[in-house]
Amino acid sequence: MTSLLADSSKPFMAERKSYAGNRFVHVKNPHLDSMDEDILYHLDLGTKTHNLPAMFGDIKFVCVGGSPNRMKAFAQFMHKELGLKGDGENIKDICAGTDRYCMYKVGLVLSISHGMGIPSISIMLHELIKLLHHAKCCDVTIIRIGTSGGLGIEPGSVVVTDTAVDSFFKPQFEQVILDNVVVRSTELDKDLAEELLNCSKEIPDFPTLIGHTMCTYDFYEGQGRLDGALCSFSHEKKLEYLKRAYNAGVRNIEMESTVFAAMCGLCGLKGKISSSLVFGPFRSPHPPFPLPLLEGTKPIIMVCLAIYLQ
Ligand code: R2B
Repeated sequence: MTSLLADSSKPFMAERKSYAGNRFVHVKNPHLDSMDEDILYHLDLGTKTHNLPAMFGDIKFVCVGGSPNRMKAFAQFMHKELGLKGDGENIKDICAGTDRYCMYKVGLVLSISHGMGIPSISIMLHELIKLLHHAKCCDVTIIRIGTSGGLGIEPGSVVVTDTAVDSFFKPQFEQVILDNVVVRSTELDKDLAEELLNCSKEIPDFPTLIGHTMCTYDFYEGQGRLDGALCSFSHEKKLEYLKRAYNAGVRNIEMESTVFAAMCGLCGLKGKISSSLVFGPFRSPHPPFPLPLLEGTKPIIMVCLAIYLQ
């Protein structure tokens, strides 16, 4: 681990330094300024009930993933790895007052669950971004460490996303606002993706690749599964679609990346300020092939953190 950190720290730090000057997480909502109180309903937090800068002002890394248990396990893992005082096993869920999401703060790291699919992660991200804004956080890197299904890649691989694409392989997210459709970009920070890939090369038996991640609205028909309650296509048709996806650069499929990339990018959690990545271990979409998430992703997260904390 030591040599790995020494070798890979320089470009990462140089990149981070260049973020200076435009570093705060921002919201793009003129109405917020005139509100007496901002209640983050689904996180059970608020600007009047909680001192958000004191609670969260030092956050530098936000890791999000679908399941509450997994994000608790990740927080416990981070607690141990960072050598923090206290009992990591009894780590406290900051959002315990609601059963929508869970949230753990471990040093400079926030670990949050987002549930499944675009609507669920979108609600969480609205409130998380406002939380980071109210807390005056700066230089925040957000990483989704969720699961995904691999496409034509070795089982157990970690895909570091360069671009999130929709079901038509386009790098965009269509947000319906009232009765308008607004198209938002889903570009992610490619430099950090390369940096993470380089780090992963130094970890034995850790297959990692950079690729596009396709985000669908549905787990069954949208991802070509033949075993849902509804299915109107043949096995051949499914394979033809998945081959086209592969040829378009897609290496894994999940259900959150496009809105994650779009929202984080618009609010300063992307590009020159920080990086938004989506990566997860292979879980074959046909049929599911569960692998423990942390085994696949913890070395990368650790490398990011250790480099930052140097
Ligand atoms: C991956 O796994 C979940 C579906 O099982 C979904 O949240 C996703 O993106």
